[in-house]
Amino acid sequence: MCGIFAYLNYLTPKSRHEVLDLLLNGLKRLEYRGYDSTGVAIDSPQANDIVMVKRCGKVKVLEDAIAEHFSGKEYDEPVMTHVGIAHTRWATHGVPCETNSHPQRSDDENSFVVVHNGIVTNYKDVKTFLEKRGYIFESDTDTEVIAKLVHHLWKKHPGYSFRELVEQVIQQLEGAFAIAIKSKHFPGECVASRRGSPLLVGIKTKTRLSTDHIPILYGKDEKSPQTCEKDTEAQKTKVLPRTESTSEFMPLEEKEVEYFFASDASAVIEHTNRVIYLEDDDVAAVRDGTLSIHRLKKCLDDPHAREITTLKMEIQQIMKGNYDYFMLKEIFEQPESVVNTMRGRVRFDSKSVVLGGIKDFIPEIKRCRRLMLIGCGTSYHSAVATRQLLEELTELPVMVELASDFLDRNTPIFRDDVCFFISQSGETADSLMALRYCKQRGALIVGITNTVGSSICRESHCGVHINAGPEIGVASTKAYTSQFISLVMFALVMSEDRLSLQQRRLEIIQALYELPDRIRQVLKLDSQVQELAKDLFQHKSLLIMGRGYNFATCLEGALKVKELTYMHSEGIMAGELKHGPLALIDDRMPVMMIVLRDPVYIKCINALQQVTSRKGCPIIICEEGDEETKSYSSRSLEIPRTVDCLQGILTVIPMQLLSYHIAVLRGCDVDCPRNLAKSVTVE
Ligand code: G6Q
Ligand code: GLU
Repeated sequence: MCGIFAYLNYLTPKSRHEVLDLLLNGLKRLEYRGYDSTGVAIDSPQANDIVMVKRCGKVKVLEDAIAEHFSGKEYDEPVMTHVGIAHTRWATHGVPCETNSHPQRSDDENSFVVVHNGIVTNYKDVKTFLEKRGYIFESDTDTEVIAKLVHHLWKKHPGYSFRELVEQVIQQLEGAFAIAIKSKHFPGECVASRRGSPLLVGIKTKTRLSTDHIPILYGKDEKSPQTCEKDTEAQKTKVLPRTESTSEFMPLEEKEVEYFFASDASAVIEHTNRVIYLEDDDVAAVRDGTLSIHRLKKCLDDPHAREITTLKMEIQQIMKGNYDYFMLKEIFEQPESVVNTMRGRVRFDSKSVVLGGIKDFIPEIKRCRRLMLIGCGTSYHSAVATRQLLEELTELPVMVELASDFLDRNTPIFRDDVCFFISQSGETADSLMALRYCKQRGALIVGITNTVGSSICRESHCGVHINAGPEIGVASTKAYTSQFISLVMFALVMSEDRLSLQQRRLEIIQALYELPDRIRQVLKLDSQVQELAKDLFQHKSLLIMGRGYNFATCLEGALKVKELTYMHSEGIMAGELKHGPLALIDDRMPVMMIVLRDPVYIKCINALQQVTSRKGCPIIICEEGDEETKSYSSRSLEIPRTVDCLQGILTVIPMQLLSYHIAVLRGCDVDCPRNLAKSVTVE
């Protein structure tokens, strides 16, 4: 939804300029998550003061403002210990403007400043409570209540530590959040917490870290909370008992250390590969260079410590390289990303497939009543794309569901259902809510994600990492093809012992082997696609038609065109043409049709004829050398032959390229389409 980045250096001298560069760089890495406004807060060179700069627009605008604002030479002097927090926003409450940008503050003196990702659903109640106590709100955000509530509690409980204050605050908040807070009353300290939105802590030390775990410190039993002042129509704030360490482990104490709080790993990887993924309701606090993680209550199976994970990602993976845009890089990475998805799983010599993450659950899955595939946007399309093969190879009923609609319907779920949650980010709120809904009803939860350590990953019983590598462009491309392959691999695993399906399996495994080369061939169509884009970019609409294994490409292609080019586009099931969409066809309406030599070929030719006989001039995607199909139109793209169920991978790539080129020609921001964000952590 948005990007949080905070940086704390302890006994590692850094000038404020260096700190600001670090913060800006962190924001640039996170900008894909949200980008309507930005802001930073650092310690002022004047003792005991915090300065903030906020701007409407992208990080570049903030960068220019910072260059102007912090020009004095006092900003070049090294500071031994310092805390800076930064934010790139994707507005949910209040229009994008400077006042609504984060950090949000507690008062005119910037006593407490907070950056927040998510939505505080009960902010109105908290606001009323605080207004009655004299607080004057300056923004329209829900976030501002957090800053002011910490301030209120700080005044009320002067003896409380910063961490204790934040613990009290999060007890009062409903909804989803990840927050990082800084205070002029607690210099050198930073406190962060999350519930529903992602947050991790990166740790950088000069020498090897002294531990692999950070203990979790649990609060005392919360049996008799002291109830503080109540407000009739407002929030019931109860002050919970203060926590104390109950662990035999020691918190992380390093002499010279730097900490990074970030919404995702791409923002910290250039500094450190040692991170801790925070869990819901963790409160991570750094004080005197020491990191500790606290929780208020201990449940039976809660762990004693949070593991320090070593990130496997490389910095080059999140750089654009020679490409103009991340999206283009990611499209061209597909010959490699599909190999990474299959690596160690598809054994081409023995023609077998093993999915380590779900291996132990296969017997249970085979006994299930039905498979449900749930996701949003592109991830949902990968389910549409593979449904037919799953039905064929598992011989189970397969339902595909949009997470939002699934929840709206209160869909009945049974203990013997197996529910797949497909999500690139692993953080999409709709998918996560649907996951929890199914889990509560006893279904087996399988996560198909690209982001290790994401919420969907952690909350699934088992799963498959699609291993496509970080996807930065907001429009999903390589994650789609890798999700597709992950589901194909699952179908292959499920049919391993079906004698009657062996021939089919071998055919698919062989096609998977050849797939990277086939993708390379399709990518060579790029200049042809660019020419087509020149024909299309001034039009208002583009219809994309197909059926069978290629229907998902129509939906996904239309989504790409919409989100990147802001043109209207619609994926149409060719079988539905005569039930309505045919009325749109004339000699001016741009149409693309996918007509491949598969079991629905004749039906597709019928649709093609229906279009051409209404003077439509479709651009045809057909198989290499298929002169007969090509003869229906003057414009076509020829793609190599592959097994029917994998065609969708090859047909979607021209659509990805087409939407990219149209977007460039229309002057749209390819990596950051308007109104969209990479990770949608609100419902
Ligand atoms: C498509 C978008 C979007 C995305 C959904 C689901 O180009 O990226 O449609 O697929 O928002 O996101 P997750 O896959 O991260 O759950
Ligand atoms: N709800 C907050 C706001 O609108 C945070 C949005 C975000 O996650 O960027 O300011």
